[in-house]
Amino acid sequence: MPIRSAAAILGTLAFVAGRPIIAADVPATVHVNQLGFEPASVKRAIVNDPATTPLPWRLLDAEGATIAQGVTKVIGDDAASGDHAHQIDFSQVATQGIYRLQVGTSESRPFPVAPGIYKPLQYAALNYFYQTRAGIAIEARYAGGATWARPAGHPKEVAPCFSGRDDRGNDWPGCDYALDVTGGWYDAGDQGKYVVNGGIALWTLQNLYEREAAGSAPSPFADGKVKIPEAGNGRNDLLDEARWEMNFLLAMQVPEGKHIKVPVGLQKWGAPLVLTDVDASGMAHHKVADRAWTPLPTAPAADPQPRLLYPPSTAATLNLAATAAQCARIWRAIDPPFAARCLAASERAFKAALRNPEVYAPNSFTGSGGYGDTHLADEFYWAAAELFVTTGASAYRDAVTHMAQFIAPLSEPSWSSTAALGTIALATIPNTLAPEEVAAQRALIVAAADHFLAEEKQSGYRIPFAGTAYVWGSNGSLLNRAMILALAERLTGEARYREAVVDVMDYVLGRNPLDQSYVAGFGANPVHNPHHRFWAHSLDPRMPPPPPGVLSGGPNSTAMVDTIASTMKGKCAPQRCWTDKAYAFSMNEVAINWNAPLFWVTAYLDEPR
Ligand code: 9MR
Repeated sequence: MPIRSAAAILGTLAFVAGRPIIAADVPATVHVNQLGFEPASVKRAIVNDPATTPLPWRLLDAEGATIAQGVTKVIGDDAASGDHAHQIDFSQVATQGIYRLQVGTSESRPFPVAPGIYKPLQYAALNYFYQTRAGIAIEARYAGGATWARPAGHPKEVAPCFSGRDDRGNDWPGCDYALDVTGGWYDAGDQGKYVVNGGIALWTLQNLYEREAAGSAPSPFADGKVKIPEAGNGRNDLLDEARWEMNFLLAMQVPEGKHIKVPVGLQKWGAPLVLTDVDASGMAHHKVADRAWTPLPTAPAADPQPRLLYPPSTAATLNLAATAAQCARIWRAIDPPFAARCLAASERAFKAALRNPEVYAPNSFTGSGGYGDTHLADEFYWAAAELFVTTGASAYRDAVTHMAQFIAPLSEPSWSSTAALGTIALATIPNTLAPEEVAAQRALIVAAADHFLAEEKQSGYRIPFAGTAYVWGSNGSLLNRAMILALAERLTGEARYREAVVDVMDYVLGRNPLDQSYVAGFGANPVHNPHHRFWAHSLDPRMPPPPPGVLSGGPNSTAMVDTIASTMKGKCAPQRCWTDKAYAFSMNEVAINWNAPLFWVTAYLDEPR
């Protein structure tokens, strides 16, 4: 099934029985997943209507015949959307076809009920990682056409350390080496490469591989199934993609014997940084990035800025330790020398983090994002857990079992909150914890999922998040909740967890107050103009639009810092704090850590049942 087939089907059905169903620019008030539904799946729609009593609804097929009908369930006023919500449940309709929902004079967009609706999306979501590769030419045959082909960006990236004066007037001495950090994935709309955010994105891809490898179904990403240059090399293509980033993270490690001046401990806000000389051997540089921000658009190969290594941080070091530990066990039987290299790097990084536990990334450089984090117990936990699962060594076991995260309730993971990643490793990858300890880790995942289900009951749009604080990348946060829910379904076999995963995908693909599919190329009203330096068609017609499968960060009601968001501040309900404009970087950027859970969750939904 070609990637755009669902949209194509809908396009040909735009005129059914001689009259338009709905024009793409008319916002529907009956909101559904525009990609559609699997026949056996739960099927819900949300209607925004002031009525306080149930409203009659009808489900029509492509010929306009009524296939099902009923009355809505009134949910009521919903602070997150600003809407008065009603729910339609038509889960009983399992016959393949194209449908639309009618409530009074309002209609949904047409949508299919068909098997395999997530299959194209899982490949497209994974293809984002190929398209965001640095250091390699992006070729038409892998990128979905000549539109997205481009010469290699930063093809020989040998970067020295930042030296001189930063934005806040601190003087940095630099270091006496340069590292070849060619490769990896660009982070987002910018072309920075960050070990912290690279870590969680890489973990997510490696985790999906490990989960699928443990099952009996053939991998949908087996060698040759994915459009990447490595297809045909005899190795799983998902692993090939992950290795592209793993190699980059390994390259970011500080060589043995190097001393660097870094800020140690929490420092006084606004005061000049106090830099201390430390033995930085084995730490990871926080990022490699431009000296100054480049404008939109800037194709990767046209970046005029010097590329620099920014100081090592404890957080980056632990991201390297955790993902390299995962790498070591994944590759053990496939490529033993690479696995050994990963393990050595991981152990060296963990030791370096113990030696330098409080080196926080300062936010005093222009030209790249901060990814600053001063709470690193969760990163220590994650790295120790991955190392324990890989090695079984008692030192890591003791570290893990004595940390608060071993028994603390889980939240969904994010780049700055990684405890759940450690819990998932302990709960789902075979290891030498006692069976009751593994059971306790599993219970933490299920308890978090139960918590999300409880939140869903309070949410107008029936998503497993009841709050009104929509953070930067809220779509990524929701998809990470969906990952926890999916794991709970796998651990318990209970369908309600999977239903909530579908609810998240429904929201991301159109069941939201803006009637917006946040994924480029998928659904009747997809995102067109994300904040991206290459996919910047709306700013320059010579640049391409986003390729299919790229996720917008989504509504942001908490940090409306770009010029567009700042004009909307205080005027939008949280789920409406979003617009499809290229300069709206706090709402409409794309990023590896958001596309990764989109990929993970989509692949889960496509797994045979
Ligand atoms: O995802 C990050 C978000 O949690 C932060 O609040 C925000 C501001 O610091 O930065 C986001 O990450 C951006 C990064 O700093 C630079 N590349 C683009 C990322 C996505 O917007």
